[in-house]
Amino acid sequence: SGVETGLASGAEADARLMAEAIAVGAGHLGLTASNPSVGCLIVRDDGAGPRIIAAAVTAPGGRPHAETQALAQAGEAARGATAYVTLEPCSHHGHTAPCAEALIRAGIARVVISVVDPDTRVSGRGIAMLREAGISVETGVLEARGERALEAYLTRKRLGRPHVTLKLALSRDGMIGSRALAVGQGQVAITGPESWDHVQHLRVRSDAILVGIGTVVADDPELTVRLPGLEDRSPVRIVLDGNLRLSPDSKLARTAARVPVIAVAGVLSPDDGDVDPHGRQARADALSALGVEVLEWDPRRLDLLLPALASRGLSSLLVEGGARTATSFLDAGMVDRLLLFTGSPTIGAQGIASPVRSGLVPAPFMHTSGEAFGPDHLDIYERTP
Ligand code: AOF
Ligand code: ZN
Repeated sequence: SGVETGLASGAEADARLMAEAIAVGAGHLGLTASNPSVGCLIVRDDGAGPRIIAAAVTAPGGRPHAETQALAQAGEAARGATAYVTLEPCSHHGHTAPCAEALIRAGIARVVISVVDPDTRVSGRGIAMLREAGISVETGVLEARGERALEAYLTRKRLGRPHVTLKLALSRDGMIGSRALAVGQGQVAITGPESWDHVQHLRVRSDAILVGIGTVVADDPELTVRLPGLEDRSPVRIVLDGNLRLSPDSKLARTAARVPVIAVAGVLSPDDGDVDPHGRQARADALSALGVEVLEWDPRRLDLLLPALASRGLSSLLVEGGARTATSFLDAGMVDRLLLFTGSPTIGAQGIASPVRSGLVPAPFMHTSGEAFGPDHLDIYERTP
């Protein structure tokens, strides 16, 4: 523990406190728009070991930043204390002064940082400002875990597109649905309530959720968060819908005023299967009246669409099917993480085969973990660089 008054020190204490800052920072994932959800602790050690005197996370919408809130909580006690931040404090002027400046003014003695901010307005300048003011700065603490917590933001900044998680629910025989069911009849239940619960939590942490129009026509999904107490955490819902087939009677359209819906409807030719290209404008008007945003981007050009979504501030995208959409993301090399839930039912000959199956996922994906959810098994694969 710390020797100097007010300072928490020691690599072990630093790692433990950074783990806590990362946990705090995760609290607003999916809520901070284009801002990362950063965690900040203010810690004092007055001889009896480190004591957390303030803890904050980036506010919903992205401002105020974590540091300003933590400093406000700590007040005068911040003088001589250590700040643990998951991301380098900013050095640019937003609605308020830079966080680096606020830390200096509050008399913080030491700043421990996990990840250096790739934002070109910051990237090292925050650290330099702190050091110039005589503050002791340490970076890269628990960096792998910090990077993971900020992966969506970091992917958007580094690659100019959202971080993409593709989730598929597979039957025991590797099918993701059945052709045997009539349109609108819903789908066979492949996975159970434990998996459903986990996917709901994934939605909470995502900025956007995306499906193909085939899935919408077949299942009429709502794609909202329905966990008690978290109903207001639904991500933006995006449908790849080249011919604008989304029905104004669909659950998506009917709930669009409450949770945003974007229909990606590039103008496709009749050769692409548009049954009524001339009625398109009327369909667009009907959807717009319900609050659906009709976005004119060719849904087949993910290489253009994803950067467009990123520039709207969407950092994390959860792709939830179906087969065609999954295949197009995989083929475009736009999947960062693959979640394969395998349930116990079998579907058989009428099944729609999944483009990937557990144990048969090709490079560049690597199996990183597996976990049971009731009767189902989740296998996680990550793209290797
Ligand atoms: C921090 N602490 O809690 C967050 C930071 O739109 P603005 O002005 O809020 O700027 C967004 C940038 O601020 C973002 O790209 C990142 O560099 C930084 N986010 N910085 O010091 C925080 N959320
Ligand atoms: Zn800041």
